[in-house]
Amino acid sequence: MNKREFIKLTSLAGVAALSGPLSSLAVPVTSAKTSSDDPKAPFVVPPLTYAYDALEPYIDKMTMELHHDKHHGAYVKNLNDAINGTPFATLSLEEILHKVTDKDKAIRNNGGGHYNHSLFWTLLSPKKTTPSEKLKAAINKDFGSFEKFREKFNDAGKTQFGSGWAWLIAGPGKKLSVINTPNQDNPLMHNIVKEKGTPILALDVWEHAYYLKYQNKRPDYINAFWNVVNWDEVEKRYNNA
Ligand code: MN3
Repeated sequence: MNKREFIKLTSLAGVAALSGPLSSLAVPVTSAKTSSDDPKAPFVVPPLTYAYDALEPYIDKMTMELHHDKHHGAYVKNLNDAINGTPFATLSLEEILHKVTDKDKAIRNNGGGHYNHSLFWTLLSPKKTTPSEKLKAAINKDFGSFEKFREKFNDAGKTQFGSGWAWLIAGPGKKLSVINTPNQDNPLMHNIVKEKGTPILALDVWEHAYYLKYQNKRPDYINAFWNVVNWDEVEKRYNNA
């Protein structure tokens, strides 16, 4: 049995070990606004739906292994620890983001970390996808052209000082905009983030997301990202926003 088969087997065993309402927690996040996408504690790292090396050469295998298993794993553990014994313990992940304030530092950082990464994995795909005509029309309407949108998103990633995320969000009336947030802040954090909205597309620009392959060349990582965007998932999130 190789390592991947072992991981697959043990994660399946983990799913089987859960029963009743908990079983949905182990289901990977695949689309917005369904109950299994908005889990409750204890939180778990959703398994990737593709192999660690599936995004090569754009995102390398070791980065994916460390990023998914170790970094995301730590956010989940720290989130579970941080909410334990607090009123947040009975809330869903989205409710936690809606309610968290800058006073709840650990919950803000690790709740954001868990949500952002669970989302990020679904927004990547080894399969070549393209934005639909409908999505392109919405992008053209709000940004002028697809190229202008891409430029704006790239700039949001490049100019985020230090660690953070670039986002495409849908606000009221599905109006699209591009923002960036520091650290693990998320556009659903109503008490923290200025421009709120439903995340449609997200890019992790923390150094841990690219440093092994791209070192200090964040713009190269951002350019490579466009080769592995899962436009089917972006579309689904836009439709549900
Ligand atoms: Mn990350």
